[in-house]
Amino acid sequence: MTSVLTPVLSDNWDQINAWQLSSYQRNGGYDALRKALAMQPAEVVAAVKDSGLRGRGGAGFPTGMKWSFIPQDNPKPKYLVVNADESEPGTCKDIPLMMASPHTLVEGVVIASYAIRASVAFIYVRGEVLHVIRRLQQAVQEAKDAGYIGTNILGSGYDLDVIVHAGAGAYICGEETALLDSLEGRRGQPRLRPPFPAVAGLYGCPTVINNVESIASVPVIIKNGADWFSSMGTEKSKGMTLYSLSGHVTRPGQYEAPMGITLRELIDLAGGVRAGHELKFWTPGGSSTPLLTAEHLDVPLDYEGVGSVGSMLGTKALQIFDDTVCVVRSVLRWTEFYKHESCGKCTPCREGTWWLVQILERLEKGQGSAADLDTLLDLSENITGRSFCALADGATAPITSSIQHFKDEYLAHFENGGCPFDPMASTVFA
Ligand code: L3W
Repeated sequence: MTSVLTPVLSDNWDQINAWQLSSYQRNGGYDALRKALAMQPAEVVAAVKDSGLRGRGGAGFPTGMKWSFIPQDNPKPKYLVVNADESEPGTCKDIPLMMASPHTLVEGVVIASYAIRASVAFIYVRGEVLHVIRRLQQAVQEAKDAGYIGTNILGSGYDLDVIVHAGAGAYICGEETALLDSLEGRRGQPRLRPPFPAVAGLYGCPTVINNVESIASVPVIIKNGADWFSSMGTEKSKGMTLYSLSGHVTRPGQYEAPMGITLRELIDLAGGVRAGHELKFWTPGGSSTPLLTAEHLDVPLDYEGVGSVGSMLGTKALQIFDDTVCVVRSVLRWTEFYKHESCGKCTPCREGTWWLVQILERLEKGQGSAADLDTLLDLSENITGRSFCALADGATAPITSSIQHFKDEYLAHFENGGCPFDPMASTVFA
């Protein structure tokens, strides 16, 4: 089989001590920074814009355009903040990237900060992942010692400090404005937008917030050029990206491939769905994106392709569920997560997710009724678009899509007086 993999970000992951500066430099590490510092900041922004890079944290917003929103006539300090709070269920691309090659991110941070003229950058990491925090701190220190961070970087006259900040472990802090509140030392809760962070972000100053993978993609764009990057992918979704496959595939893990690859191709690369079973449903971008079925195996995994079948590419966290899995139980499990992680700021999310769990629990135990399905859909409709941030929209996505695709399975629960699936059958270790 011709490999459709395009290892760029993951190219050096298997090398000995890939996380150390010496290893990174042996493979051309920090050459892109040298090149960027010889360019004007606006030229760096233009290169990222021309590359077509879109935010890899879920929403797919054009990265270069976001940078260009930073008002350079504003005398306030400018900040770069990296959202390394990866916690969307199923999402496992940023942590492997930071563990295997933290300097790819650090180099991207320095280039991006230079482009937007920030003199302080923060990497906001989940508090639970101590190993990642330590690795990043070590990489930042190595970069400081080598003169890639600090004053007069590589003799360019540009000064930058980089701070690795540990969050306290709340899903809501992956929402960009809640992350800013948390970084400022307050309880992480979303802010009203607009103003967007580009205008009034950290400490009320112009701030760019980007996902880890977005920033880590910048050095190769500067090094190889915007045309090189945009030659990969599809018309509107450019470049290569990290897809995470988890669940019922033979070889789960991270697969780097061009935007627009299909799940069928990725599952082939991952050794297929586990032996003796068939694909039942999957999520394109973690649990916040409407789930899809075997019917969607050939949908291009880019923003437009996944959008055209009523879902979202999100974080490209492909969770694969085979025919042993109860969709109602899976949806209940995710909804419990959203209920637990709701920050409580707005009523639709705080109260709505609680009610969703009550109804789903009843249904899963076979104690529900057909009317419960209508209530679930009605409740979901009243939550979606009416909450403060995207978390509650994410909570309703698996519910509405599972009822759309698997209504009979919901009905079977109360017709049978219980769950028709054996909970032990769905284990991935079977
Ligand atoms: C300036 C404007 N900036 C938009 C910026 C905005 C943000 C970016 C995208 O949600 C999704 C969510 C999750 N002037 C602007 C502007 N911007 N208009 O562009 O904004 P937006 O609102 O489209 O998305 P978002 O609020 O960033 C992200 C989904 O991703 N998701 C991922 C979740 C993962 C985590 C995690 O692991 N911690 O949270 C998965 O699907 O549900 O829908 O920067 O400021 N006019």
